[in-house]
Amino acid sequence: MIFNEEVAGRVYHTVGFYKRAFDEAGVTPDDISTLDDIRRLPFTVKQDLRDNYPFGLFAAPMSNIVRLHASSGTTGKPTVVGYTQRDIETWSRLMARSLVAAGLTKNDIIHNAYGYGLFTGGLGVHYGAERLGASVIPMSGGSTKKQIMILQDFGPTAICCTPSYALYLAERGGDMGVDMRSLNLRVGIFGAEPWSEKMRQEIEDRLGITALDIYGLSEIIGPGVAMECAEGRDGLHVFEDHFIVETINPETGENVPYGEEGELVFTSLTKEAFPLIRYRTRDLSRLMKEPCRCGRTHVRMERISGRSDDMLIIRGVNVFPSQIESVLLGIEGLEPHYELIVDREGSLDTLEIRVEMSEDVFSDEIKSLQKIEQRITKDIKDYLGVTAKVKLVGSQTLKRFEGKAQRVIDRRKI
Ligand code: DLL
Repeated sequence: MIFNEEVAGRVYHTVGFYKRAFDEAGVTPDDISTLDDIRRLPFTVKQDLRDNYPFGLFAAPMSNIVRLHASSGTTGKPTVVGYTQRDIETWSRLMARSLVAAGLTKNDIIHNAYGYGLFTGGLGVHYGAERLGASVIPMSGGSTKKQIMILQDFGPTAICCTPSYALYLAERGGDMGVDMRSLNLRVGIFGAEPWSEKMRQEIEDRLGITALDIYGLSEIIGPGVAMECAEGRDGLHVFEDHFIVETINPETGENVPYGEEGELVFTSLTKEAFPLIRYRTRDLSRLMKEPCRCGRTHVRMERISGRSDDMLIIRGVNVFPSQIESVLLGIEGLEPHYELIVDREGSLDTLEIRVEMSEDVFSDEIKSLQKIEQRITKDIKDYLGVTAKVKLVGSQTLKRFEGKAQRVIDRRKI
């Protein structure tokens, strides 16, 4: 791979956005001759994707795009990504590689409860599982009772879903009188939202499995950017043959050394349809150079410790407070003062939205207030895909801030 020609040169000559960004930064693809030179290239951020919505950053003609996926943007519109046939092939191989790192083979049966659709989790894992030659059960999310029946009857040896859904399945199974530890499951591959060692312990105890962490984001390819191995269970191997990873100080943009916490930044090396240069993920982690027990030599990243922006992940759905705000502002009678309270009941995330109403509307009868609450709940579900409990409050009742408003109260103890 010749980086300056095949990666930097390609985006420079095919995507107007990159030409402008490189020119502004005073750098040309020919200036990049060592790995360190990459630091001279400008960052790409989520707003750039939004400004070029939907297909403006694609580096391949639509006739070569075979798949589109999307995830939350910072306001109304989602972030759209595209794949050529070769990209799908690359992604499938990376996902198959991730499954192998979890100790799976063609003899395994994989219960895939990541959502199928615009979200990359379902189809990403699915193609990887098929590529491995395993038997995949395309469950998708929801229908928990049915999931438990299939887990009992089909005897899958591995399960892929969000860690909170794994706990929910364990709870519901228990309620149904199913001994969830005696299922055939051996391994779980969990990601798409933050989790902790404590959650790992709980999932492993309740399901009697080995629980492993998988990381990825739609912009970079989907799941399969980094994967924890069954032998090491100490950080996730970043697949550096396809993605260059850096960590930066989110305030200054300066690179931070290995071992220090910073924001993950990725540059894709092999993607055709949607290559990204120095994409700022907003995910915080630490890179570890030391070799892993398993013998893999790729750099490892610690499990994600947080975000450098205000994105929330609620039941696996990425939500920005600004998106909720734009839904609220679209409804007459609401004031731009609101509070979002995120909590966890059992293993399920809950979202409560408290929003102020103008005086005249608030004095209306209860029935019409309930109608407005229902309308907000419906709009939030329709636009953002999350279920919220809405509570209207009187004008001037929520806390005011002199500086930056703190609208999110996250009570989850993950
Ligand atoms: O969540 C892709 C994925 C699917 C990863 C299935 C793993 C398994 P997006 O919807 O674009 O893509 O959301 C990406 O989710 O920037 C992180 O903030 C968060 N995230 C993903 N994996 C993890 C993880 C998919 N293992 C965003 N731990 C990312 C913590 C994660 N956060």
